[in-house]
Amino acid sequence: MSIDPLWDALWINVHLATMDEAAGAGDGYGTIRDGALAVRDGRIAWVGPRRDLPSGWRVVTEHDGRGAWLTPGLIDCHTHLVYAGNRADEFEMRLAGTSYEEIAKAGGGIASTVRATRAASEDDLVAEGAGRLRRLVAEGVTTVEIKSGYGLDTANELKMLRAARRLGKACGVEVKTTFLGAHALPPEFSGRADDYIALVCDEMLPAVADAKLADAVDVFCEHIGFTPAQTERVFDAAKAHGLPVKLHADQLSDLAGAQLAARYRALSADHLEHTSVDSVRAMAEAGTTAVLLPGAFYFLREVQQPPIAMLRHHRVPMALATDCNPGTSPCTSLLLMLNMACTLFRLTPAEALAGATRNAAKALGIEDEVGELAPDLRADLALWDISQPSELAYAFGANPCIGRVTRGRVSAT
Ligand code: DI6
Ligand code: FE
Repeated sequence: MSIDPLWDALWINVHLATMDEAAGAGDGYGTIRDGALAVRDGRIAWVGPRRDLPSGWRVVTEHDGRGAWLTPGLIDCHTHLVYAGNRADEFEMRLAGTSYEEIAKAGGGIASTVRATRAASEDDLVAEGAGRLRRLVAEGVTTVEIKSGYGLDTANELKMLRAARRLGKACGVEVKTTFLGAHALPPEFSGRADDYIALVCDEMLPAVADAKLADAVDVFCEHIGFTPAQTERVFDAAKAHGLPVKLHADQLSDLAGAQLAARYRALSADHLEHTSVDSVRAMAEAGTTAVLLPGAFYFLREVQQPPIAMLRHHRVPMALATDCNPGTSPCTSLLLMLNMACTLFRLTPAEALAGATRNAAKALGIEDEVGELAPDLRADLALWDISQPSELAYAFGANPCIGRVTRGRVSAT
């Protein structure tokens, strides 16, 4: 007579960076050396020191980790990775002295990617995005947020969001989509920003919500983007459709964007180089996560630092992401962002890893699902050939990922 096994899979001979603040060594990683992790029905069923495994366990598949480290699967919580073409020519212009804002005002920048993206088919977008997404996945990423925002009309925004959803299935990664219709003013609305915002609120957002193609709504609140008042209109429309909001806030100037985001109980406020202490306090009170984007900071040769010490002091969770986009962060390495967050922003390696796991989950509102090694969370894991977790932030250009697990199943990296 066969007996039903208790677990579907069990990892032993692994060290765990659980990223669970309540578990482990109190070292910022929730470290459990010589740990074990069991999975049942795609969820973590048991996690702890191997010596504490309950007696009488039975398992279908036992994995010998051979001394590797297991972490939560990494989460890239802010990307624009669906787009067509690239902007290497603008990179050369910027190196020759033209600024990002000047390029944007001259019809380049986001507008040039809009032209290429509108001309591309949905299949083209999937094909181009797949290369980028596979590079993220190869580094142990199991959840990725992807924004629209290069279509800027209803049909093309829907096309981008459908491509993003298809990419998740094609690449074996959980994709969360964000509608960023208010990313830039399309040329046909030149000088009529308020009319465009009306289109975003009255036509685009309802169409996206009806098609259930977005998990959240974002706005680029900036002097080269949309004003705080326009941002509020989009946020009101998002709330009316029951969608949570996020904000590109205070990247190039302080428009008190992070404070506005907090007022709307945004999941996250992102960039934050110019954010004031008042906004940080508001974020802390609202439970809004700070998403730091060191790739864009680096690539724009920004010198204004996000207010890390204040965020830390006020206990605002800090997440990290690639901001993968063709203009300001053509980057497909979340591990490189861990390193840059430490070297450029002085995060600790433990804060950096929390930024790409636990706090990235908060930035997407999915902290009850993923982001830690803890019972009942989804068994999305990454396995690393390292001897201590700080190596993930320390080595740049390296990829020590040797395994990836999604919903309890070993999947391709
Ligand atoms: N902030 C950014 O860093 C990207 N979008 C945004 O709102 C830049 C997007 C681009 O230049 O294509
Ligand atoms: Fe962005």
